[in-house]
Amino acid sequence: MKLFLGLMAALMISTAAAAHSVKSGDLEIIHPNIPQPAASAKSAAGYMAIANEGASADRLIGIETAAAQKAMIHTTETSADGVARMVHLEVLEIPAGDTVVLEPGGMHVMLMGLTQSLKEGDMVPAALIFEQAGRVEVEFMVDPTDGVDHSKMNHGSMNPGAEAPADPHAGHSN
Ligand SMILES: [Cu+2]
Repeated sequence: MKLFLGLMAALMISTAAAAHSVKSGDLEIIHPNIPQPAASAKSAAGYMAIANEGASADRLIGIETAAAQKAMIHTTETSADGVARMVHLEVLEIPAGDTVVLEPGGMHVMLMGLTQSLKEGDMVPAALIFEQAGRVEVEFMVDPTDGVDHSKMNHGSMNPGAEAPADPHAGHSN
């Protein structure tokens, strides 16, 4: 019996890296995840896919988590000179019958002012606030690091013309 439980535990650990998802009404939040940030990082990026199987659009209007002082939606825009800039999105439209993907090099949840260290395997509770669906409780899984220190990302360049260091996301865009 002990052996069996040990096996079960091992099995659960080995499947922990697999995608997880949360369903709420017509919405499915697929594999909310945060690549493990550097130990010194003050911020981190979160990713997920949001599928809307309903007949009407919804809009993500907020994110709450105790893991950061502030969480917001960013998108990445690359200018003609190849410099990536973070743009804050007030709302994220989830069209009916569509899936919106937040991924490296594109849209992401920006966790600013981390209040705790995030280690691979951690589950980080958060609430996504939708205009129609309301509050959806999710857990961001801390995935293996993608080698990006998001806190060094060029958020300062939201001011056009600011001197910009190379975008560490550049190598990760799809
Ligand atoms: Cu950002």
